[in-house]
Amino acid sequence: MFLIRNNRGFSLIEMAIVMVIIGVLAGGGVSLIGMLTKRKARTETINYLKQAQAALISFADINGRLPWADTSGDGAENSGAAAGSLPYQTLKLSPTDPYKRTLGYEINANLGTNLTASCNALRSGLSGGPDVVDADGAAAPFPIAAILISAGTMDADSDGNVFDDVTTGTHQGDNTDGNPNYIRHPSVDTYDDLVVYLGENALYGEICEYLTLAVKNDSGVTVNVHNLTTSADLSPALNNGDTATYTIISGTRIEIQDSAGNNVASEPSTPIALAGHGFTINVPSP
Ligand SMILES: [Ca+2]
Ligand SMILES: [Ca+2]
Ligand SMILES: [Ca+2]
Repeated sequence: MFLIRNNRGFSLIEMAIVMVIIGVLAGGGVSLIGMLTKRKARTETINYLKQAQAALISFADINGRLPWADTSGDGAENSGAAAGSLPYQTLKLSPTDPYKRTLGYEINANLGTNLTASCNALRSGLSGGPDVVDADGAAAPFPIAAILISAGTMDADSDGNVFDDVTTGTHQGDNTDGNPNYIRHPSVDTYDDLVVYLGENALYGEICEYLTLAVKNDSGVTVNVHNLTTSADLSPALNNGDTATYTIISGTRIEIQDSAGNNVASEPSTPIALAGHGFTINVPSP
């Protein structure tokens, strides 16, 4: 068609119209491609966040605690640091999200020690932060076990930090430092962060299972039921002839010891890691 038209020659007006049409088509194509690219990056980021969340749960399953944040930039957790960057090295994850940045990360400080401390904290209800407001829910912040934040494309609110805050409307929060709370919010002109968090009940359901341990002592001496996971004797100690029950977390390693901390023969013998719902240890006369 163009060739035929070309043979007869274009008038200036025809040329102008064709140029405008080409311009509109090209412009629309570019913005469509731009939109699809943006959407793809956001979808990939959500996937990366969920991957990181799954790695956190697996780590907690194995270690009875969440990893501390990385504050030195090497991807390895820094013991005692509740807030910082995702310890991707500790979690064996790729270092950055699709925007080539490491995720922001904060945990509740009571969840970084061991299984007993973690489950006790989860059981009694978390406090001390991090807290989050979720734009899909109520305006009141609530405590969470851990939060993972991708900064998204940019510093959308132009405050010099790639993480953004929302300071108007029903749901407010600040992802630069989580003070007074973090926020999960749809993308708007001044906010483009992507957030996934780990709720306390979700984590509790994954790692905390309690069992009842019954111990009968006929050894002739006083024995202690020693928790090797926390290096503490359970209460009460058992005099000869006593029976007691203890509520402990499944997976806890237990040893029957005398008052000097020496192993005492028992059936089954200890140390032993306990699992299931109920368990009995007999300490027979030697
Ligand atoms: Ca580190
Ligand atoms: Ca941002
Ligand atoms: Ca910002």
